[in-house]
Amino acid sequence: MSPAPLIERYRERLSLEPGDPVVTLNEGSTPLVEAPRLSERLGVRAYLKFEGANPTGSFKDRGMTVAVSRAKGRGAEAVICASTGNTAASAAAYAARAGLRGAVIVPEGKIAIGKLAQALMHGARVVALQGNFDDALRIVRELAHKHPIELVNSVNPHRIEGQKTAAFEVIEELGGAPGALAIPVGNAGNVTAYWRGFQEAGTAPILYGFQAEGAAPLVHGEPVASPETVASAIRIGNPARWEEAMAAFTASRGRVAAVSDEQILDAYRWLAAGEGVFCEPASAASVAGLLAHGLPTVEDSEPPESVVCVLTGHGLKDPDTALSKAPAVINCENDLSAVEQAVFE
Ligand code: AN7
Repeated sequence: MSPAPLIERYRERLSLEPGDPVVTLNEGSTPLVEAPRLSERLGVRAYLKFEGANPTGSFKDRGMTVAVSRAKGRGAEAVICASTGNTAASAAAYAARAGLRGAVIVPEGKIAIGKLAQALMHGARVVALQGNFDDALRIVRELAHKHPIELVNSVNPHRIEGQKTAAFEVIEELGGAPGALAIPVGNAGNVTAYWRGFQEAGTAPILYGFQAEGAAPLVHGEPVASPETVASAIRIGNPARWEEAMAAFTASRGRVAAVSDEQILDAYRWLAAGEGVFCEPASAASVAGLLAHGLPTVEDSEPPESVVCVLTGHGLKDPDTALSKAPAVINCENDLSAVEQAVFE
């Protein structure tokens, strides 16, 4: 038996109306994997919350099941979003599931190929914008204002409600909140959601947020006009949940910091080869950040005893980046001794 859909597990803590249908693909209940080698490197007990195990391969499904259920409940016929890829894949899947039309606006040439395949296969109208994510978000906000179409970006409050359930799961599985949580930050919806979840459960772990160096508006304190990073999921220059995310870092006694593309890719490869967990580059920013910056604490507070790294999306989403960074394939002729040599040499 697969675990209950997230809305069934947590309905009384979510924002749905009594009559809303449950549009679900059995999301949530993702593995919290112990990470012995990472623990050793950090000197603290480390876990990986593998959100790549959600139905469309990213954490977005947690918010989408709630947002699309609410949209369907209030009679919407179509949903729309701007996306760096994962929101598009998730919105397209849940729209298909609900029998709604879906439209997704993505930055042209800047989303991972797996995510594009998903959005197209689920039957969404996929529009490649000659602009970046921030441009796309501005445009869809206006479109949703003008037309009867439901906006399912994380500016939609039901998205945050659904995503906060990841914090509940972590608490249940560990028997309490971890000392700290490390998370990649793009549009800043997810860190906002975790903080809400932890707070509603009466806990307050230290939150460490990490942005890519070339797309680090929260670190610099001002929007980035032309964000650039290999971690295309978090190539975002003007996060919608800016103030809430900064408030969460402050209240949790944590911080937001930047990691270079090289640090991200090193962590990405190391997690796959060293812990057996294949996440996408943006997700690896959480681990890269801890490896680069450690687990700083404000004065007078004890260092955390455990840390959960949120791995937001599956490595298979972005095979191009994987293959460009992985070791080469060994070509071999059809012959026993040639294979022997290839394997053992
Ligand atoms: C793998 O899909 O913004 O800080 O449009 O796909 O909540 O934005 C994706 C974001 C981290 C950042 N990791 O989360 C989108 C989109 C992965 C992501 C983030 C995203 P937020």
